[in-house]
Amino acid sequence: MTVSKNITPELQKLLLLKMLRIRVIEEELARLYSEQEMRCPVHFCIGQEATAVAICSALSSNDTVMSNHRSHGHYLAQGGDLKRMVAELYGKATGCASGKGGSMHVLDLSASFMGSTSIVAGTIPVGVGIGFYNKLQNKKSISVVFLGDAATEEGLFYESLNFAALHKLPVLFICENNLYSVYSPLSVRQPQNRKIYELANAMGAKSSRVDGNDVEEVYFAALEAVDAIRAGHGPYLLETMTYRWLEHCGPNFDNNIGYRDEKEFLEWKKKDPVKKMSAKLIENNIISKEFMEIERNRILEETQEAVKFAKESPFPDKSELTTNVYAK
Ligand SMILES: Cc1ncc(C[n+]2csc(CCOP(=O)(O)OP(=O)(O)O)c2C)c(N)n1
Ligand SMILES: [Mg+2]
Repeated sequence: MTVSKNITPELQKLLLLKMLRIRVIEEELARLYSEQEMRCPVHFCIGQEATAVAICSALSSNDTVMSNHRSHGHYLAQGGDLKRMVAELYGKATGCASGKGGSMHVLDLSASFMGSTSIVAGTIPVGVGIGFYNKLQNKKSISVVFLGDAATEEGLFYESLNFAALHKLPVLFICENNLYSVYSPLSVRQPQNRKIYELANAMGAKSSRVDGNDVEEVYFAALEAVDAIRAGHGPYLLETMTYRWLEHCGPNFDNNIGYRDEKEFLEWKKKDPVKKMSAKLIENNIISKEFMEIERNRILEETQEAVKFAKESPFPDKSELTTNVYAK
């Protein structure tokens, strides 16, 4: 079925605001990172906000999301609690993983955000497991799993996709292809001309590829995918082409170290998903330039409140050291 590509100005504005919120929150966290009070590694998604926002906006409230090490955008787009996320980054007891997980282990079950892990491809089988549960229970819910391009080089990806295709599970795989795994471009990791999304076809799943920096394009593609999955066609893999702006891990820019060149970075910066959408909405008189500034300041205040909450929260008590952990 082809979904309608009509979109209301209200929804366009909402998509923009959700992207702007992730951008401003992450920019502020990146600024504060050098204070060294956040003691966990942090993988920022600045430049990649459109995919998270578009996908989560196309879901129903009972659909679930699993994420990876680059988790903040997915968590926030799915409605995860900001204060608890920031407190987690600061290692505090009020954090969403009680201060024991850090940036790569955020979760908010009340928002159907089931978790994230640092192990590349590690959450893929978990998401498939949720899909299997949904199918066995005759639930209509879809299990969404966000993964990076490097996760498609892991055995877990193939085993999980195979199992999901075999059982026609309601799982939506989102591969955010930002062209790199840490410092390694796709050209040294996968055969030339391979299209990642086509791998899924070979495994018996539907798939497609879109411009991951165009929030509306990703949104419409997500609606199609969700429609196909709910109609019982089994899993779907959507590949979204995008680019991370900052270093792989941390708050700095690292184009100077030689694994990618400034020219490529600047080309992608021109495709800034937030700028692209705001320019379109300003041109169509849906928002004003002032609107962006007002919203930016509002989100900054919200972030600063969350940081204050995190800083004022206590660290977990020593007696908590061995609770909720695997190894004792
Ligand atoms: C199983 C495993 N292998 C290697 C690593 C080290 N590692 C952490 S992130 C990363 C790159 C992941 O790249 P991708 O999946 O494309 O996501 P991106 O960082 O580009 O968003 C690697 C190799 C890991 N955490 N887990
Ligand atoms: Mg990548």
